Amino acid sequence: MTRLKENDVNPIAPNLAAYNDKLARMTGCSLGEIAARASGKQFDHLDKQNQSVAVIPMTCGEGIIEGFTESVASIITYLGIKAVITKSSDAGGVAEAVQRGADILFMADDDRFVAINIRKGMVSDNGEATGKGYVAGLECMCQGLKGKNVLLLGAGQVGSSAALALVRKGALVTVFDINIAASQELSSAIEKLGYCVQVETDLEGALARHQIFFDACPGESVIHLRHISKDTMIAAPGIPLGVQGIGVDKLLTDRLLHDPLQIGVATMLWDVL
Ligand code: PYL
Repeated sequence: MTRLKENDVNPIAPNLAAYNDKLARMTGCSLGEIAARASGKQFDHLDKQNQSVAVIPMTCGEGIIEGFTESVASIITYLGIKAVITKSSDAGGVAEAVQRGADILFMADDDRFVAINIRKGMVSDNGEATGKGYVAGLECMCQGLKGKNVLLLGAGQVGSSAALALVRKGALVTVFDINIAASQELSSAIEKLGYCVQVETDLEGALARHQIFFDACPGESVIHLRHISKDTMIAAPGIPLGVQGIGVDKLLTDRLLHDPLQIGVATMLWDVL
């Protein structure tokens, strides 16, 4: 998992309304609606008023990312649920959150970013939530995925979650990972659940043959201008963005789903509400 930087997270809070408008223009859904769709919950049936969230800074490992907890809290508040950042960090922060009566805790160390509903004993992991959250967004953007070919780049935690969400929506999934064993493991795991994912070893050929890409790999320069047509749609949770090249972002203005935290955090929240 690529570690976010201050520059990735600092633009989030001040631009949430504009981000949500762009998301609605691209997908026809708001951030909350995409998260609810991803977590299989009714968007307007959620009891948001009586829930409170605490976001806890964690100093372990490589330590605090300036702006990270503030960004997480801003996304949750934007979605209509009170979120506070604890004054203490780590275990002290957890104790403070419980003493303040928080129902849901958000915290991230270098290995996992989790949301925990301490009343219901529910846990949501950012990797799993991000995968299915972006599939929900891609489904809205493509107006359905049933019978559509999707090239999945990356068979890690986000890619694996996305693969399952994609096949469950009827997409025809091909997976490429530089570690072929990871692709094969993912394909076998999905097969055990009664679905099929095709393993691809020829990246260039696969990029040339697909229009819908799910980029869940940390590579910086995977999808190039030559792979993009007027029908290209891309969901790219991977950090840094794997779509490079001059003018690509202009070419893909309303067909490239990418953010550092928003969809993942929103889906984690809906998962544990
Ligand atoms: C959750 C993000 C998504 C992509 N990479 C993941 C990452 O950067 N993880 C590290 C998060 C560390 C947060 C730090 C803090 O400020 O509390 N412990």
